[in-house]
Amino acid sequence: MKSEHAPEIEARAHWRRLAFISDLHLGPDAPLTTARFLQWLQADALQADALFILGDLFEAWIGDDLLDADPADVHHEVCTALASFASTDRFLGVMHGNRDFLLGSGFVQRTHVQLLADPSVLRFAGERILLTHGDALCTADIDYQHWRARCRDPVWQRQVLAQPLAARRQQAAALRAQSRAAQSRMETSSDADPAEASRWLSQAASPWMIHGHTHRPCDHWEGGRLRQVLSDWDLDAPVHSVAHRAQVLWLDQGPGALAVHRQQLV
Ligand SMILES: [Mn+2]
Repeated sequence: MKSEHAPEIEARAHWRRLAFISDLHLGPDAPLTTARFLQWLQADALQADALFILGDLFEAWIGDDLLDADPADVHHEVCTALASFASTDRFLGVMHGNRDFLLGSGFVQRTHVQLLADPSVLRFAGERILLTHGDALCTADIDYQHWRARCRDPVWQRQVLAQPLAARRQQAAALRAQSRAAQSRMETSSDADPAEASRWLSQAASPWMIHGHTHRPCDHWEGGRLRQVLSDWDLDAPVHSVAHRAQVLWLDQGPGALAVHRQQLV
């Protein structure tokens, strides 16, 4: 696809610890997950010199003006916490997911995060690491890719954002209901295509990819290259279910080698 022109993020010289998360799907329907994220962001996340949130931080984002609408809205609380993290002089990068693709300049002004292009190449410790949300890799789901092309179109987005907030709220709720019914539109049920991932890595001259979206956390070694799929977070799922999880991927630059580990927060 378009990874040959992926913008590069150059790690700052002092960076030693990086954290990667995705697919938290925060919002009013996920109070426990949201509370855990806020707690993590104010404590353990401060061990990171840079935090990368690779899409679907929010379950839905109907426009930055939602932050002007209701101060009691949980999205406010999350944005205040992000701003607080960013104010510590740490790098905070946020990539759009398929749920929160409307995060825009109002969100950036409020939080001081850096919006990351999808895909981007992170240059850290001599490595080139390709970062993407992951939905564009799910090429087998043709319907979803059509929807993706449509909703990422700036003209379509302007038309949507021109509608009143209440109308957008209704539309988002309808889309989510439809998604639950069809498991297609907003959420793809198909997996990332390894051949597509391999093409992206070749184009980006990178041996290493980190992505989310599929909710299938795993390290894939494919043709001598590593593709790390992040976990989703869902602490609102029943405690003993498989879905009940929250994970952080850490990269540590030690004296010699680069260490990678997955931390289970529950
Ligand atoms: Mn997603």
